[in-house]
Amino acid sequence: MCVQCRLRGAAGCLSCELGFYKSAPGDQLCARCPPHSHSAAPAAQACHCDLSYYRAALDPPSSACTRPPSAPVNLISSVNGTSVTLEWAPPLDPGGRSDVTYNAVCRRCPWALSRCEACGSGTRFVPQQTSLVQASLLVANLLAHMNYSFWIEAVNGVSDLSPEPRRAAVVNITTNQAAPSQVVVIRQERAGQTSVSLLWQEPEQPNGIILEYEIKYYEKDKEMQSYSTLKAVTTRATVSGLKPGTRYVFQVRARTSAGCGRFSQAMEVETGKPRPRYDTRTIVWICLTLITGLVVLLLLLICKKRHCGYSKAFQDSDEEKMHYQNGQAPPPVFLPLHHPPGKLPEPQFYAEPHTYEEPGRAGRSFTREIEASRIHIEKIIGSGESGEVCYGRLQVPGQRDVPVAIKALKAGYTERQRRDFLSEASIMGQFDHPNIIRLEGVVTRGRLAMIVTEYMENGSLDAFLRTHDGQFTIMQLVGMLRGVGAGMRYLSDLGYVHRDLAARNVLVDSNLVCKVSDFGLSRVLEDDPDAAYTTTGGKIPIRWTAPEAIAFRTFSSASDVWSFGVVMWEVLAYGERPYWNMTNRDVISSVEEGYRLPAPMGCPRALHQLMLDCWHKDRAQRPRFSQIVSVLDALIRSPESLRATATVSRCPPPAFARSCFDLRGGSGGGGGLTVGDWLDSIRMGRYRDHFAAGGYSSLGMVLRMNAQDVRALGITLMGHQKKILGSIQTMRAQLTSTQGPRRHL
Ligand code: 30K
Repeated sequence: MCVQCRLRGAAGCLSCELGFYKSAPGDQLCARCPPHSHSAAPAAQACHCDLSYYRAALDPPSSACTRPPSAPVNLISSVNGTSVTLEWAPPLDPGGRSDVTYNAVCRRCPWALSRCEACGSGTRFVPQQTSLVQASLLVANLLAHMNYSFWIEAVNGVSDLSPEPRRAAVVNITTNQAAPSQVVVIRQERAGQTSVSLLWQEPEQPNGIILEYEIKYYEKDKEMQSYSTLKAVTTRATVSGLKPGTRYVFQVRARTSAGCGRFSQAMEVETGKPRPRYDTRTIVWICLTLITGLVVLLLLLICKKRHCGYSKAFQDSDEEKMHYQNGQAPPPVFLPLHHPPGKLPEPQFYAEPHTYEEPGRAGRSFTREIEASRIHIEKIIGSGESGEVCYGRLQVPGQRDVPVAIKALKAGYTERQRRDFLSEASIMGQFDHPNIIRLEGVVTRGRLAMIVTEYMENGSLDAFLRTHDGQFTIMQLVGMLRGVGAGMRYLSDLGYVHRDLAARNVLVDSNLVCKVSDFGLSRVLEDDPDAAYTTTGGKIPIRWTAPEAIAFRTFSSASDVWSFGVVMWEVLAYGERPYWNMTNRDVISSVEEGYRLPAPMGCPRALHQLMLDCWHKDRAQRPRFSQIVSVLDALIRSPESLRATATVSRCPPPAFARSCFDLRGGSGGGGGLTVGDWLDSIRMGRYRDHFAAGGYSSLGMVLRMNAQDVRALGITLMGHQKKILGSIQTMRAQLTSTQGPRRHL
């Protein structure tokens, strides 16, 4: 019988040709090699797979050779707290097979995406991590506020035969907040007849600020009938009102703004049995002993006061002792510290935290430690890269609670982050000025890291102005700027260079007093969303920073003055973004070419001139903060100096055009600008229909409007009326080049 015969006949066997094969003896004909295979020589029993194609162990010789699939496509992730759902679409090339499955690879990247590690066994994959048939997966039990990289590999029956790396789709995510982890260590501190004192440890992963702990307790085996709960803000509590001689079960859990963690393991404690009552003789004996003891103690005290001296130090409260520990004198006697060789330093009369030899010492020197139990956190008022800012109350013995803001470092910090975070407190602790945010103290015990400062009822200046658009008089705005200027004068006198002065870093209290905030080593680098990386590697808030500081990192009080000019502009523009939507690159080049922000609508000429002075290219020509404060004081003293509104005459970079009208250009007094364009430019576009209904179809007509006309349109909000009138006045001033009429002084 011919095995590799194409035909059997008189000529005997004719072997299968190239590209054909016959796997078993028989009468059947040679078969063509399946796709992606070939026969290397005539009379082949099997066809070999082409390069990069394979046949799985169970594939019959008649099957086509196949290859590993391409990567899955359209991988999308949706993060929910500490879980992520991953969904993807099948690979475009399944490799010629229908047995494609997926494997998930989870990598955790605490520092950078280039330095990742395996996720560890705690991570949960639903339904499973490997051999997934469906194109979706839930990954749970991830760490909060952590970067992860997920690789979804597509594999098929021949993937293991290929030496090529698996093709995968990759997605990087950062998890959000999560409830705290379980309280694991709980101890009984004391058990009386009717009370039990407990002590526990903060959960391993608090994942945020622990607002409180909840203690659940019940009589053993009676949980179903009733249980009680008790709240505590620290890691210890005494449960009272218990029955004597009874076995109780206790469990503790932590709560953050993200929710409650899991209850701890149950801990059983038996309360003390009632003691036998004392007979009368024993009671009399105890009373006599107590009285004798008291008399002796009194005599001793009297003796001490009369003959043995009296030290006031013993009367100082714990707080004071902590404040000036190690016999240190209070600020402000500071010596100038180091300076780079060859450069004349600005005198520096505050101590930088990193100039201390012993790390961490600076953090303690100018700050006082606050017991965590004295702080009651009530709500979160802001959050940034490095953590959350909460509103809370600080208990002060013998006084009313003080409202405070508590800045807490986010969970999972490194030692360096903690040091940098606390450096803000040690800098702030050296300042004492009504226009600088005041430090109340720090909480650094154990793993906690919180900075407690004064609470500022109106939050940050930029957001405050945006929500009160057009609602203040120029005098009120100048008053706010005067405060910022005075705070900066104080800082520059101490030799402190802020580097990130911006309206978002100025806080406003209930009396409209503005205070400068955001000090320390980490803030410019980490927390400011407006800071961008420069080619020199530093992170700089471009729009607020002087050109020389961007180019050469030469930050100085003069570069702070430049930033102050930008804050002035933000204030007069009610929180508008400096340079609007221009890119950082365009801002740098425009400023370099000499362009400067134009006066905001209704901005007094004198104020715009002061801004321009702050933006002098040559830093030596810029005014000093002391001069700025003097100018602002002079303007406040003579309101008529604020009546002349600046003309918006410079419109150099096209990106500025939005707020620059060349009103002289057009016949109708509007240079071709429509009423709608004008309203949009002052963010009052919502009143387009009001103006149209009132018959104001050209800017020429608008220019003749007075306050009554504006009110007659049905614009009821005072702030908006003022904004519109202010803008009309500015346009008039531009047209006539005369001094504009008074704008809500
Ligand atoms: O009362 C407050 N006291 C503070 C002390 C507040 C904030 C800080 N530091 C932040 C300053 C801004 N900077 C931006 C990069 C981040 C750190 C120090 C503070 C706030 C506040 C909290 C977070 C961000 C900005 C301000 C505060 N926000 C409020 C909002 C508020 N107080 C009162 C009312 C309010 O209503 C909207």
